[in-house]
Amino acid sequence: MDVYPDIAHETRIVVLTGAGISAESGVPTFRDKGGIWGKYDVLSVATPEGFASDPRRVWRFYNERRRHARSVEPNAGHYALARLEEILPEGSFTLITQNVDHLHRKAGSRNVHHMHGELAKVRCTQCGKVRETLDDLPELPQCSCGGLLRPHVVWFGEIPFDMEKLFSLVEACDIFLVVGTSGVVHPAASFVIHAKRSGATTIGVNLEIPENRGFMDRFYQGKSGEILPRLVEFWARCLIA
Ligand code: BV8
Ligand code: ZN
Repeated sequence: MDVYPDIAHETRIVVLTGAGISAESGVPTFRDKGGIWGKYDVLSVATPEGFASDPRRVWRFYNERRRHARSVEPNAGHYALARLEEILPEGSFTLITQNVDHLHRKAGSRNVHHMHGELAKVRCTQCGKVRETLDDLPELPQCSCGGLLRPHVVWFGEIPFDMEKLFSLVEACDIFLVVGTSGVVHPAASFVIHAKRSGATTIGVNLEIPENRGFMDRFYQGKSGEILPRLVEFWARCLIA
């Protein structure tokens, strides 16, 4: 039986999620077998250079994932994190996700930072306007200004959104919980190091041992859809006691 650290009402919790939390919803991860990078060349579909050299190929890649995103539902792991936000006082919970799917919001999470952007958003390469749509888009979608639209996601070599704010949240929390990520992609993979160095208790939940396991005070190996509901139930009881 897993033993979890206690929390109190004033405990500030920051959670970072990766593709693993959406795996039980049928969304493929990146680096597991059968994952996305096993089928697509990351440099040609998830870099600015790849988009510049062949935007049609990049849009085919993202349109396929956008179509698939319309058919998936949150799983028990997403709902557990939405419940955790509910039971904690306003302002004590922050969810940072590397994922570009919308399953955290669909499960009811409110304070969500999509540091790598969102599948459901597109941005004009000319005027910079960002629009929210999961509708099918043409192979080379255009903005009303005539500019070419791109997915509003962060590619390799691009800077993730709100980094300064995210680092300050990570460095101010009491508990840093990292779920469903291989800990390979930076700067997200370094959050656990910053949290630990700032005195937080660091907790990992993952199917396999992640690359940055050494910075986790506690590590629960298994499916997030099974572990997170148990962890949140335990913390809910801490708050009632
Ligand atoms: C940056 C786009 C500078 C949207 C993504 C050399 C050249 C160029 C760059 C670099 C370089 N070396 C390092 C870098 C930096 C680079 C990087 O880290 N590369 C790595 C691969 C070496 N990073 C960047 O370029 C970043 N930008 O560095 O800018 C900077 C930064 C800060 C300040 C100043 C300057 C930009 C990175 C963002 C790239 N965009 N996605 C999209 O199309 O999705 S990354 C992509 O990987 C996704 O966002 C994804 O979320 C992310 C991380 O992957 P994971 O989520 O961890 O998924 P993965 O498949 O790897 O692992 C899943 C895990 O889940 C597994 O461990 C598995 O065991 C587990 N699991 C499976 N099922 C379950 C489960 N766990 C629990 N339950 C289950 N059921
Ligand atoms: Zn435009």
